[in-house]
Amino acid sequence: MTAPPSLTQPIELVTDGSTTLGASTLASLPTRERTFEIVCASGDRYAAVWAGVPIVALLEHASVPPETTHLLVESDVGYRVCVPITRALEGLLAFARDGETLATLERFDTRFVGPEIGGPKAVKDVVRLETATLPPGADPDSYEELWPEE
Ligand SMILES: Nc1nc2c(c(=O)[nH]1)N[C@H]1C(S)=C(S)[C@@H](COP(=O)(O)O)O[C@H]1N2
Ligand SMILES: [Mo]
Repeated sequence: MTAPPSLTQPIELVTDGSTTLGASTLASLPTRERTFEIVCASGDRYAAVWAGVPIVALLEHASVPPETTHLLVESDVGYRVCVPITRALEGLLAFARDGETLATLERFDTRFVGPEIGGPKAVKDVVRLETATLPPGADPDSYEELWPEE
């Protein structure tokens, strides 16, 4: 199993408080390998074996309000997605793909991946995770920022 990343910047975990996950915290957490597919709306798709820290293990580091409905996952340029919490809990904060660290393959070292989330939600270069409680009837898409201004 590939080692966790050195992290170019720590990951902010916002629940009912704020926790900073640095490289040493990440390294202390369990890792798993899972096969997930990335499916783009354009029709491009591929499956890969992702290695990383389970989102559930990350959230155990914080106190998550029981009424939480979604997880917001953000990259450093403000790209942000909103994932139902039950689905997000099945995902990984990945740092390797097919046995190679993301840092050696890509221009980022972390990625959110999970089952059946769809390509756009597989956020590259994760810098922030935030639990959210959406009011009944809220549109989860309105919490997303898929094409931020750069
Ligand atoms: N930070 C960030 N993550 C992103 C995107 C992006 O523009 N910025 N594009 C998404 C989209 S639309 C898709 S389909 C996948 C593409 O992943 P791939 O480059 O591994 O094929 O990444 C997703 N993650
Ligand atoms: Mo996409």
